[in-house]
Amino acid sequence: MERILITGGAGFIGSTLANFYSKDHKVVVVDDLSMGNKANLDHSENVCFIKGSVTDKNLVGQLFEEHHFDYIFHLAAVASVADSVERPLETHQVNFDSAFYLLELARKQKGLKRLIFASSAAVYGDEPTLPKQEESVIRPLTPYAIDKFAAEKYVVDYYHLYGVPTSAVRFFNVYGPKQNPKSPYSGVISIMMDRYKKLIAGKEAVFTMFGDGSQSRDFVFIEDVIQALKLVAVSEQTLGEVYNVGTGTEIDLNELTQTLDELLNVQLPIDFQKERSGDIKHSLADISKLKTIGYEPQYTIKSGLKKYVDYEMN
Ligand code: NAD
Ligand code: UD2
Repeated sequence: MERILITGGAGFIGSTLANFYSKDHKVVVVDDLSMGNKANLDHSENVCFIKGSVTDKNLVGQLFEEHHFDYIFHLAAVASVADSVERPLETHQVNFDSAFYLLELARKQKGLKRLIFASSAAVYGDEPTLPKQEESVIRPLTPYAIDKFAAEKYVVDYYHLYGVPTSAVRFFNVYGPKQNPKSPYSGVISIMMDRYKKLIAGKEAVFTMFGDGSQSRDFVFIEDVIQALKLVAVSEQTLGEVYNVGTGTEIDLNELTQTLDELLNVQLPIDFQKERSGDIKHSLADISKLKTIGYEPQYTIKSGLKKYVDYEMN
């Protein structure tokens, strides 16, 4: 059985990926549980969970002594931009240094098939031209975005310089089951879902809309993200390359709440507040590069939300 390391594997995307692969692979998950939850992982003898930090070089070094990995998905990160602005040095150690160290270990390990790094659409910053192609202007504006961009550059460079099989993906706005809504900077759909659940349970709930709701995003359902990761991991063409992961379509927040209102048969009370500083008005991925390796989104925003709602409400 092939062996897969997933850092951040108790988090939203990581646990979904771990549960997908653990059906027929050995999966090692490293997560410090700062945001993730062990309960996100299926009970399976194929999953080995290690609670620890990717900044712990002894721990990570030991992992490479004990296991021979075929694939590495490096997803562990302080995923909140606001956190990175508050604590730039600390988040740099998680978001950049850990990737650099993993690359060095991967360079020494023979037989690795692929290391995939989770980057972000944040690297494009506020340059307004849309849709974003991988070659569009890069304007990282926060420690989070700078670290993602620097790490992804190293990741692809390790292929070109040393032949380490690597690829990087830039996720747009991912949503779906297991996304943690607890931080004000959690994915907006997970926050909305949390408020709908409260409302339906008969509690008081209000969704705070930052701005007038006309801002739009390319929201991609988690299952399409898994599809993308799976394809990138096995394609020869993706070696040393970076890929946008989105749907190529956008929706604004007003339409989003309307769609959820209709799906759930309730009206979510909305408190309009002034827009968040640094907020980007629109974001949209050009996914033609990803499509060249066979990617085709299986979910529209409506069918993705429907599946998410069914999961949450049952
Ligand atoms: P998440 O917060 O659910 O998952 C990240 C996981 O990393 C969490 O389980 C957390 O506990 C863990 N972690 C944090 N610091 C750690 C450390 N020092 N050592 C070990 N584990 C640590 O977020 P997610 O949405 O699943 O994001 C996964 C990756 O994708 C991240 O790298 C994130 O930056 C990137 N990304 C996500 C989105 C999105 O829309 N969700 C968009 C762009 C990029
Ligand atoms: C995403 C990423 C972020 C960074 C950024 C780069 C997520 C969760 N965040 O931020 O890490 O990569 O892209 O551009 O993927 N909103 C509300 N009310 C709320 C919460 C959010 O109105 O309670 C708004 C928010 O102001 C924004 C939109 O919803 O206009 C989307 O917010 P988000 O935090 O889900 O994602 P985004 O694109 O700002």
